[in-house]
Amino acid sequence: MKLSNKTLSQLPKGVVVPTYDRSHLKIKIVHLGFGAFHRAHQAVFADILASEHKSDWGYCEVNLIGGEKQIEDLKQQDFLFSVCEMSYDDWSTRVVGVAKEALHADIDGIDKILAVMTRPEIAIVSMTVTEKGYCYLPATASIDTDNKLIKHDIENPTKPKTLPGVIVEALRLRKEKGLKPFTVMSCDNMPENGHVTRNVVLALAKLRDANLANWIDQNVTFPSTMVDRIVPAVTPETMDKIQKQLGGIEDPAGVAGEPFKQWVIEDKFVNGRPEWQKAGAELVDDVLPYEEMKLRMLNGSHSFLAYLGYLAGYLHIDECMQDPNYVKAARHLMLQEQATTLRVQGVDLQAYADSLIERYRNTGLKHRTWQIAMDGTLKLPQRMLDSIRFHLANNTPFDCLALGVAGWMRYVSGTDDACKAIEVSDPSADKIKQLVATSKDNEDRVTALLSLTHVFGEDLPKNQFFIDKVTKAYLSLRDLGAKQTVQQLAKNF
Ligand code: NAI
Ligand code: CS2
Repeated sequence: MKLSNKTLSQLPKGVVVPTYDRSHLKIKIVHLGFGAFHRAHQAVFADILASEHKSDWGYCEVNLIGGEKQIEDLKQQDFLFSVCEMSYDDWSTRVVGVAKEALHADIDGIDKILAVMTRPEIAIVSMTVTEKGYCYLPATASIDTDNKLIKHDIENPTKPKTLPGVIVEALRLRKEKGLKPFTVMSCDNMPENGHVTRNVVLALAKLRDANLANWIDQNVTFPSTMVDRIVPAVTPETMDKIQKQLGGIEDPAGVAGEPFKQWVIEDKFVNGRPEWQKAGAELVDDVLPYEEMKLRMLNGSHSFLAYLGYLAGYLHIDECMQDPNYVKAARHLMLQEQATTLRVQGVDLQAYADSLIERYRNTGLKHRTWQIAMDGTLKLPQRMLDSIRFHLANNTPFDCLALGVAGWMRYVSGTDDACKAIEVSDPSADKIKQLVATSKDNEDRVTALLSLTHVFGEDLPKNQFFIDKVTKAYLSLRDLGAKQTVQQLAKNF
C-alpha cells in the first residue's frame, strides 16, 4: 500500500503527519527541481510553518530535466511524501503536506508549467536544479551560450527547456499580462547564487528583447541563499528503512537526511514571502559571508574527502571519517586553509568545523563519495579555487587545497588506486576524457587539465607556484596512492 490521504491514518504513532487543513493551502511558490534536497529542506520549512504557524503557502513541484518518476510518484500519492531524519541508527519521520500540484516538462508539457508560473498568485519561483541547471561558466558566472540547450532556447524562446529559458519566458508572459513579477530564489550550492541566477536570466532576456531585460532588471529580485542539510541520494536500502518507518506503507517519493538543517536568506522579495524565520531560517541583508563559509568549509572539505576518499576505496563519507589521517586533513583544510579566507563575523569557526566533522561521522547517512565527486568542474571554483587565489595573493600555505585539486585530476583521469575504472559524471566529461587521453600521466596531465579555463580561469594556469604545488601532489597520488599521500600530509598537522 502506498502513502496517500487514505493511508495517513495507518501510519505508526511516532510519524508526524500534516495536522493542518491542506485544502486551505494556496500554491504561491513554484519550485523547479523536486530532487532529494528540496524535499528535506525547503518543503520541511514550509510544512513546519503550515502545521505550527497557520501558513497557507503551498507548492507546485516541477522537474524540467530528469526526475520524471519523482513527479509521477508524487501525483499518485496525493502529493504527500515523507522525510526521515537519520541520526546514526535513530530515525524519525514526518510526512510533508505542502505540495499541491506536480508537473514535468516532458510529461505535462512546458506550456502547463508556464501557465502555473503566470498565475497571479505565484509570488516566488525557487529552485534546486544542481549547478549545471544554470548553464553558466563558473569562472566568470556568465551564461554559457555554447550550451546546446541554451542555443535551443535562444531559437525557441516560447518553448524553453532550460531553467533560465523557463524563467525568462514566464516573466515575459507576466509582463505581457500586466501581472506583478515573482521573486526568483536559487537554493543551489553556488556562491552568490542569486547573482548567478540573475546573470543568466538577464543575459538570455537581453538576447531576446532589451525591453524585457530592462523590465526584469527593474522589477525582479534574485535573493541569494545559503542552504545546508546533508541529504544523500536515496538507495534501495534507505527506501526499505523509510518503508519500515512508515509501518510497511510504501513511499517512493520519500527521502532521508541528517537532522541538522540551516537556511540563510537574503531578505529581498518583490511579492511577499512565507515567515520562514518562524521555522528557524535566518533572514539577513547579506548572505555572501555565510555562503562562503559553508561552501568553503563544508563543501570544500566534502569535495576533498570525496576525491581522496574515492581513490582510496572509501565509498562513503563516514568511512573517510574512520581514517584518522583523513579527519586530520579535513580539519586542517577547514580551519587553516578555508576559515582563514573568510569574512563572516561572529561565528565560532572552530565549533563549526567540529560540528561538520561530527555530521560527517553520522553512520546513518551513507553519503556516497561518488555523488559528491560528480560535476567537479562546476564545484571546484567556489569550493577550492577561490581560497587558493586568496592564499596566492597573501603568500599563505594551501597544501590541502592543492591536494584536493590534484585529487580531482587523479579522479577524472579515470582509475582509482585499486586500478578500477571510475565512472566520471560531469558536464565537461567529453572534454576531460579527450584531455586525459592525449596527455601523459605526469606533469603533462596537470597542464592539460588546467587548460579548462572555464574552471581555472586565465590566471591559475599561468601561476607557476600553483602549478608546481598541484603537480607535486598529483605525482604523489600517482606513485603512493591517496591513503599514503594523505597520511604524509597529515603528519605535518
Ligand atoms: P537530486 O539529484 O535529487 O535532484 C536534482 C534535481 O535537479 C532534480 O529535480 C532534477 O530534475 C534537477 N535537474 C538536474 N539537472 C537539471 C538541469 N540541467 N536543468 C534543470 N533541472 C535539472 O539532487 P539534490 O540532492 O536534490 O541536490 C540538488 C542541488 O541542491 C545540489 O546540486 C545542490 O546545489 C543543492 N543542495 C543539495 C544538498 C544535498 O545534500 N543533497 C544540500 C544543499 C544544497
Ligand atoms: C555535497 C553537498 O553533493 C555535494 O557536492 O557537498 O550536496 C552537501 O551535502 C550539501 O551542500 C550539504 O548542505
